[in-house]
Amino acid sequence: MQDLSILAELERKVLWLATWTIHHANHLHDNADGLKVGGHQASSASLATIMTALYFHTLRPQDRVAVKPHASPNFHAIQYLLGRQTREKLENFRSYKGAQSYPSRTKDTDDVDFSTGSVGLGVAQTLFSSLAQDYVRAHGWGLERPEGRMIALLGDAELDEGNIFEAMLEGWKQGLRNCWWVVDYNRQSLDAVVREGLWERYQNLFRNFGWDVVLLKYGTLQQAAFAEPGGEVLRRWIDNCPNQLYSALVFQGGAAWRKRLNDEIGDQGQVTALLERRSDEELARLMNNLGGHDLGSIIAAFDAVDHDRPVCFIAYTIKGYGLPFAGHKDNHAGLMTLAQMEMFRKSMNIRPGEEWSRFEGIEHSAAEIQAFLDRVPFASGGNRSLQAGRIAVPDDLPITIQPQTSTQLGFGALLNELGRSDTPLAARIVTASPDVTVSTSLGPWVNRRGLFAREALADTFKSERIPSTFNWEFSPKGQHIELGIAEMNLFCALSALGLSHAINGERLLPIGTLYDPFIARGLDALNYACYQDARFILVATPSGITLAPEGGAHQSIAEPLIGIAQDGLAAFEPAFVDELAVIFAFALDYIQREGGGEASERNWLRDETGGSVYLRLSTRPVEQIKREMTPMLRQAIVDGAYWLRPPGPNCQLVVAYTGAVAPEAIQAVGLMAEDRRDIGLLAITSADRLNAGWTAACRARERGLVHARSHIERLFAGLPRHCGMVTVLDGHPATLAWLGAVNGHRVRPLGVEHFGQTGSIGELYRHYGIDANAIIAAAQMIAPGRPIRYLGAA
Ligand SMILES: Cc1ncc(C[n+]2csc(CCOP(=O)(O)OP(=O)(O)O)c2C)c(N)n1
Ligand SMILES: [Mg+2]
Repeated sequence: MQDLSILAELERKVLWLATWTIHHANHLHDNADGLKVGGHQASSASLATIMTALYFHTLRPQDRVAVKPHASPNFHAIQYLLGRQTREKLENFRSYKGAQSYPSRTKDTDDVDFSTGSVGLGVAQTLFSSLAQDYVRAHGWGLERPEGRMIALLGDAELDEGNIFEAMLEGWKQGLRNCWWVVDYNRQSLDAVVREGLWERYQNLFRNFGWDVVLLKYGTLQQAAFAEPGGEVLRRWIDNCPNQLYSALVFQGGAAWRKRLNDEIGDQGQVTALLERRSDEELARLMNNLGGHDLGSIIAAFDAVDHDRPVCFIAYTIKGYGLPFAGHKDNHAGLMTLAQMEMFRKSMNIRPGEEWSRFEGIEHSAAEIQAFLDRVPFASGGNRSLQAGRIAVPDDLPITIQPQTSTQLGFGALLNELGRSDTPLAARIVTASPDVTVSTSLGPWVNRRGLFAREALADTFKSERIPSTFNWEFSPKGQHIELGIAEMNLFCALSALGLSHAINGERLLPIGTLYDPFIARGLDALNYACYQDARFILVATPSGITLAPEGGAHQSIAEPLIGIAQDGLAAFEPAFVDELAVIFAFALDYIQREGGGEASERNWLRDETGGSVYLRLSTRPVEQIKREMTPMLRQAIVDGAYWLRPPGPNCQLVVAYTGAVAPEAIQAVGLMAEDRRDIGLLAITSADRLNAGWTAACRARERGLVHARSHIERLFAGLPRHCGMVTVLDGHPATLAWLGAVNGHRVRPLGVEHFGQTGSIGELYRHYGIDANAIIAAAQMIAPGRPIRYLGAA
């Protein structure tokens, strides 16, 4: 087949370019730091054949791929050959603004579908992307586009990551389709050679979860040899050969193979002749000819899939295939030496100075190769990065606020109202929860909009007329995705749903709920979702020690700091439901923004670029404030803070609070009013945005923009220098401690540093020192004056 010989040449080019790109970064590019630059020549080589088959033959433009992170150079090489990556980016591989070490949706410019890097997560992303695609199509959107396959290329040791199995179980529950995982079964991890017989465990696991498993073990050369007289003996020897020995022999080469095979099976008649018919070089080629390095076998296996069931291909490969350290157990981070590279260059027929030339060293004519590349189906469809319009969000979301209620109930009420409405906004919302749908107040919304499944499933309790508060009916039109408890899966699902506009060209507004402390369980997946710029709203409730009787392991302390530190995630913690309504409307719009990187001069936040949103809520019923929502108040809530009680000109004390401790802060300020002058009470709705605006304005001033002022600087503008500040929240005190640095005020930050108690809210606030009395005691120390008479009275 003509194409196969061109593909074989392209495979060599991919291997060459990937190897050379890494070599260039390490040996030829400037290296000011003296750090090893790195890159993975062996891991890339391991996938060169498979990726050649996939990208130049199998993929269609609608297919989406998560590439094994350390095979990034292959991906960039392939895009370079297709004319979609520049030489400059390759020359700057791993350098500032160059091609990225691991494929990145946001930093690379050559059409990465899914970022990878933290192993395991890209794999799960493909599974949830397939579910997201099913969700979109079941709702009747994007049907004019062909269905894509979601494909992960993964290392065999990558399967150690538990999140992959969590995802597989969820995929089974949800009727996963159109998902392929290709395991680069080189039997090596980073440190060493992996356990024997893993493929069998994998095979059983995948089959258990409803996947087809295709084993790509022997290449065509091996299959032909097995058909020769004595071939069966050779096959048995290969099957029984321990991984370590196989790797060692691959590394040692033809003579070592011959010696070993002769020692072990050389006296068995016909197989001796089979071995002797081959030179050392031919013998090495035969033994290296595993399924994952045989273009014909790979293509045939990919082409043979004529259904949409999920498929796992276990492709036997050699780590470092075609390179001098092939098979060596230490090769993961190994780099070829200058001398080895020189030999490799010659063997590839590449002239010095022509290392980057696309068609150098290829036997076919450039015109033939170019004509082939022009026909590659994957590259034939133009721009694969899709877009979707923005769904309009009103400033005021309808809600009736109860006089005494919690932010969590407020959230439930907001969604319930949205659920009643027949608007594009309501239609595009998709909620997901890891088995805490009801306990995070999503129940009323789900009652209205139903659960999603590709196949309808009735609620038996309903058909049996057993009274139940919740209507648990599944249908293709449902808008809630009920997940199992694994929080990792929630974040992977949000990551996939939150990229629907780019992957499916259809906007979704994903909202995920979970208990605040369990963010930690899926934190790397959350980080990953943000890293690839997926857009979603995370509603974390309940939170802190305010969930009082639930106790220790359910209490969250560090999450407000995660809210500040997590890039791509704007964190809010409202105290009142009218604040929540404003923030929620903002969030629904913010997650759809895709503007340029310029910071607004008003708050110095990059609001136009948008991002995801984290709402930290509470189940504590709090007396609500009856007030009119003015445009100014609305803006201040979104920017992060407003004066609930403005400080007077002789202000001695500021109390700044966030979230559920609002009643304690209000009470403490009331009790101190006679003993400290002009106290200010600052309501902080987003420590994250206040902090980000402040640091951005500082940087702007340092660049010479002398008038740059952040929201918090404007709020503090009139404060006397000497006033003290007490900050308080149900979370780590460092969250607000930085407020003192804005204008050099003394701060006593109150918060929670330890956990493990059950009790009532009053008992726990006292125990951890965030009640009104603790605020007063702190105020007395930091804002000296006459004794505060109500100290001890609260
Ligand atoms: C979550 C995470 N942990 C650790 C690493 C570091 N790491 C990168 S590759 C690798 C081993 C991968 O082995 P395998 O998946 O078999 O890939 P191969 O290089 O053999 O193809 C490790 C531990 C990582 N990237 N992500
Ligand atoms: Mg491996």
